[in-house]
Amino acid sequence: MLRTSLDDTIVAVSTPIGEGGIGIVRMSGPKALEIADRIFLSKDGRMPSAFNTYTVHYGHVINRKQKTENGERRTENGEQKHIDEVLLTVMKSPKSYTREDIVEINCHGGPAVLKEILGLVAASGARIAEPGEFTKRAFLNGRIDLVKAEAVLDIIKAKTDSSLRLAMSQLEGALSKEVNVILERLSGILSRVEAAIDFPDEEIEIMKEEDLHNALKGVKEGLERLLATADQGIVAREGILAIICGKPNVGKSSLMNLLLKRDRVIVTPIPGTTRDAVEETINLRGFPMRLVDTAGIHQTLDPLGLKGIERSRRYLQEADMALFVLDGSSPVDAEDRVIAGMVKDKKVLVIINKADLPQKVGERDVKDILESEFIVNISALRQDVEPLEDAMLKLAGFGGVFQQEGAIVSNARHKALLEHSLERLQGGIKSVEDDFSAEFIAQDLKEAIYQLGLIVGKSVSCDILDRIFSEFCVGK
Ligand SMILES: Nc1nc2c(ncn2[C@@H]2O[C@H](COP(=O)(O)OP(=O)(O)OP(=O)(O)O)[C@@H](O)[C@H]2O)c(=O)[nH]1
Ligand SMILES: [Mg+2]
Repeated sequence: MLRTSLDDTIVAVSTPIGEGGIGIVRMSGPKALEIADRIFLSKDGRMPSAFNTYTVHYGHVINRKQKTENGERRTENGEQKHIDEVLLTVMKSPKSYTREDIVEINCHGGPAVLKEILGLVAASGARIAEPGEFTKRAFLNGRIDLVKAEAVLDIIKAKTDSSLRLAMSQLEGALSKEVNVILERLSGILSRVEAAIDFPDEEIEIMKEEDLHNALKGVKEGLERLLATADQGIVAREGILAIICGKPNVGKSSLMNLLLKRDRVIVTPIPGTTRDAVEETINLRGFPMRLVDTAGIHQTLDPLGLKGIERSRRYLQEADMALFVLDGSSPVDAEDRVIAGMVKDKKVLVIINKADLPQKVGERDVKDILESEFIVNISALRQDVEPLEDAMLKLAGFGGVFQQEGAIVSNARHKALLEHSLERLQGGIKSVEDDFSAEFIAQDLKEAIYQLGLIVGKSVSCDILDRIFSEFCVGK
């Protein structure tokens, strides 16, 4: 059973906190119109409950009650206090975002006025909404599935074209559709397997073993196709963590500033300038990337330096990829070799920097210390940002997944569920191959179906819902 009650009416400020031209207070639930009747005085004197759906009305938010020493009392006629001049929109159930009655009040966007209207609506019988509760209601009332609800959050959070594009395709239902197709196919197969359990004496075989095997393999391919998009999809949604590492003075901070297109970190000719890791998010031609400049890694006894180097190491462990910087104007040395050893298990782009100076480092020198097919020669001083970005995009493998048709998995929750489902399906296929009884096969298929269902929100638990919606902002 879902804990969330849909009987009450919720209210929240849907616009960001702070000063703005317009602020929006939004209500949803069975009492939304009744509350609006109480607090809104329209220019033409009509009540919001009498308004047609999808109409906007000019008027004032008013407080008909007045605080006195003995609590509140209704004000005399004509004594109403105007709180703000507003536009009020009515969207009646079931054709609304939540499928409930919704009233939106567009007022002036100052914190005091928003707070006062919010307080007035709450005092008139609404409950302050939890983060994401409007979207949660849209899901619980069956207007959107869980993938689409999550996509709403992704659209709000999207910082680059690629993450927005992905979220929109999710909201439009590309992934839901494919998951539902697989679910239907699996359910169809399961019902035939169960028929074999229910009617074991049937003369005709309900489904030939070979057909069953082929059908399950077909489903398996569908799951694998979806899963193949996940790594790049997740990176495109969440951003990749790239760390700039190398020995002191090779130009790491210069590269960070070059990629950020502003002077964010200090650059000096003194080795050991950067003492702490600095993280920023960049928009790499539409793809989000978390970029970290780190302290140069070298041997030192200086406690501050040691702390910085320790932090570089930690970031390095976490990173999805390393941008390993060498100074092209001086030969590769033991310090470079040590760092090469630290990044060897990662995706690495070797950046031979300072290409404007006479070069002492060739590709062969790089190959001697590290196996990586990704090497680029640039000069941060000359601002060679294009070849650098090209190389980084190539290393990240961005782009490919967006050229293919169909759904893309971009959420770690979906990926994990697809993997669980695939695992159980493989169990089912094995049971068919090993001639196990239909009961065994059915059990695996049921579990595979259950896991897939969780993606779109079938039989999902309160805890999971709470976790997903708690990431939303209030008022959405
Ligand atoms: N000639 C030349 N000098 C560069 C280039 N990139 C950086 N430098 C210079 O190299 C010096 C060190 O640059 P930084 O970006 O501070 O190097 P870093 O790797 O961050 O150094 P630490 O923070 O000390 O580890 C500065 O004097 C830069 O101006 C380049 O492409 N060509
Ligand atoms: Mg630096």
